[in-house]
Amino acid sequence: MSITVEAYARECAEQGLRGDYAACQADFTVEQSHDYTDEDREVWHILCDRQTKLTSKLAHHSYLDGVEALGLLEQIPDFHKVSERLRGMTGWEIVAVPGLIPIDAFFDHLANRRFPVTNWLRSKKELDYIVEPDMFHDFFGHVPILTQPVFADFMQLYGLKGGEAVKIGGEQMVSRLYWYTAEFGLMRESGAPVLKAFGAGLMSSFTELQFAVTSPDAHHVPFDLGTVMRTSYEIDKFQRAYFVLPSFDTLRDAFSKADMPGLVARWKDAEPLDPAAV
Ligand code: HBI
Ligand code: FE
Repeated sequence: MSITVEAYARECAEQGLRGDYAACQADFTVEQSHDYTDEDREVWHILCDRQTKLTSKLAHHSYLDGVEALGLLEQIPDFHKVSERLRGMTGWEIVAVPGLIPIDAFFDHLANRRFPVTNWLRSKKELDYIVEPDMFHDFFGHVPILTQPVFADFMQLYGLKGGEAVKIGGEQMVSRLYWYTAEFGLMRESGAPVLKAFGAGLMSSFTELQFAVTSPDAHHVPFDLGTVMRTSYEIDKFQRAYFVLPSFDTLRDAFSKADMPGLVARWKDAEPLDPAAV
């Protein structure tokens, strides 16, 4: 790890991040706090209730199968219990973190099939939008799809090869890949005419999930690894491009075959592509 917990905790405090970083282990994990309040439980219930009405119609079946298999949503999840089930399915587990952690620590967890999940929950007045990923985004958005074996393989490979690419200046390019797949990815299986979402940013957003899947104004682009890694994005508005996969195998196979050092050397300093124009 490049940065120490103390230094990172100071940085986060300066940026006003919400989590208790001082409690971190050296790998930036913490114990999942069990002192959730009645407001937390109410917020969890409101968010899950509202969002499942949409995901039941618009989410890829692999995500829904994962929700079913992990028995996620009755109450605030116990990370250790969910890890036990998840480990038995795809070898993944979830670890509690106080929020965003340094990128090299993040990749190292993914490379070891550990998904970092924030341990605090947004407040009632932040129901519709929150800047930092909270437990609802990380858990409800990212965890169920880790039961899908091919995507689970991709996410570990992403940790391994993406982590290497970060070391040679590929941070922006690998972040774009994560953004346009794990966060805002769509699927249109060959043969099936319907479009479904699987990215966590869509799974956990009431408004953007509907826009991305059903709006005629949503700009759908066939997935291409090089294009994705060259296309810029903005974090605080609807995406101006949504990349569409024909299968999870396409994503895993394209990434496992990719010459990351070659791609990073060729494109890392190039002008990014405009998502509206790809
Ligand atoms: N930390 N906890 C957490 N969750 C993330 O999704 C995350 C992170 N640190 C870095 C990071 N994501 C981004 O760099 C990704 O684009 C890789
Ligand atoms: Fe996320």
